[in-house]
Amino acid sequence: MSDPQTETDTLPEMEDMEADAPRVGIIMGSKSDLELMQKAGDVLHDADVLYEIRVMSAHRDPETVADYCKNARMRGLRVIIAGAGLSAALPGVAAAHTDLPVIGVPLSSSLTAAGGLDSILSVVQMPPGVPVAAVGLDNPKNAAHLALRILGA
Ligand code: RP5
Repeated sequence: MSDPQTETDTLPEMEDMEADAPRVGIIMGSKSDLELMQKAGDVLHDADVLYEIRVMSAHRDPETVADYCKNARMRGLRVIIAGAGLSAALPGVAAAHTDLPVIGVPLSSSLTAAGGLDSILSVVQMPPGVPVAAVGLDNPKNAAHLALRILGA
C-alpha cells in the first residue's frame, strides 16, 4: 500500500502542473473521420472539460499511436476516445499502450462492409485483459458522455 504522507506531499504539485492539460484525448484513424468525431469534442467543450483531438492511424502511423498512448497519462490525459472505421484497430492498439480507459467509436465509411459491422466487431472483440469500452456506430457523442461519467465531470 502506498504511503499517504508521500501522496500528500506530491499530489498537489502534480495537479498544479497539469491544471491546463487536456483531460480527454480524442484520436481517429483518418481525416475523413474528423467531422463526425468533432461531435465528441463539442460535448466535452459544453461540459468545460479540456480535450485535444488528433488524427493517427493504427495501420498507417503505428509508432505515432504507440508514442501518444504511452505518454498519455504522464501528459495529464485521463480518458482516450478512439474512433475508427473498417478494420478499426485504433481503439484496441491504444488500449495496448496505455492503462487509461479507452472508449472506442466504431465508424462507418464508404468502404464499410455489412453497414459498419466490420468496425463494430473490430472495436468490441478485444482479448481479455485489454479492455475497450464501445459506444454505438457513428456515435462519438456517447463516447464523450461516457468520458464525462468516468471523469466524474
Ligand atoms: C479507417 O479507415 C479510418 O478510421 C476511416 O474510418 C477509414 C477510411 O479512411 P480513409 O481512407 O478515408 O483515410 O482507418
